[in-house]
Amino acid sequence: MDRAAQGHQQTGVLIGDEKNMSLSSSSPPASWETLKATDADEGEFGRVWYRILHGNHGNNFRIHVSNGLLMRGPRPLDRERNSSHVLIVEAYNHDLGPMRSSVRVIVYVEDVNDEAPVFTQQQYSRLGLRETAGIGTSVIVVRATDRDTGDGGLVNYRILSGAEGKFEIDESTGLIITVDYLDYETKTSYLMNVSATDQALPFNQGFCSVYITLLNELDEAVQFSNASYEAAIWENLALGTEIVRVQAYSIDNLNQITYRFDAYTSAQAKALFKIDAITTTAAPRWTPPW
Ligand SMILES: [Ca+2]
Ligand SMILES: [Ca+2]
Ligand SMILES: [Ca+2]
Ligand SMILES: [Ca+2]
Repeated sequence: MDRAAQGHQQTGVLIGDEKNMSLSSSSPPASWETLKATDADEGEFGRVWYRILHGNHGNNFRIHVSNGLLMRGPRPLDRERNSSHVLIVEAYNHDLGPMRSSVRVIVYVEDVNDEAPVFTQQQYSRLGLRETAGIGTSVIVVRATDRDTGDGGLVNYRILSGAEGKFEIDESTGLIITVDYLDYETKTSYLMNVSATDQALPFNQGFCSVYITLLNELDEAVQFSNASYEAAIWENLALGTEIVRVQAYSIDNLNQITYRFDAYTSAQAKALFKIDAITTTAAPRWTPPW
């Protein structure tokens, strides 16, 4: 036989905070009084005892056996694990007696800001960001989640170190953009520490790192080692004799540099000399007939 069916079943609602829940101090449901009122007898059988019949998984709650005050168990509750608990509380005269009544108590657990933001990755990487990327270029988006509700679950992002004035983060979206010109020849990579902070006391924080490497591009001028080169040669120089070797360099250091006479070189000079595109040696094109 369903013992609960003997009593007058009602539902009571209690609300308490997940860390310091003290249900005895909040107003007990009206059905508590109903429980007490169910027994008008005098003497031993007039006493009412209370116990939690069902739903007290993990001993989250206890009830005072004689006054019916429902209290939290020894451990704090965790709203992120369980935001409500349904208990069946029974009032009875005697272990074996037939007079008993039960009530359903729903305990709603209110949120406390006790979770820290957690990034979806410990490290985010953006490899090969073009060094010529202009100001305002999107680099990467970081994201952290916080299981609390309200402001305690809202996250603000900040770059703590490593940006060196080149990067900024949108505090609400986590988007990192460039705020200055980059230069592979000055610095090839950046390692930043980024925080996510929730927006309620005690402002819990989570952290991640962001690694950015730059892509070297051909953005640097090619320069000759000397501003000019001079050579004095015999008029009867043999064909193919080296005259002078020019040398140029680029700090991009990406490709082999090739050489040629520029457009202003006279046709006469071009007829007399050639330059090796790779080895950079200028030599007579042919032996003059004199
Ligand atoms: Ca919480
Ligand atoms: Ca939080
Ligand atoms: Ca550069
Ligand atoms: Ca470069």
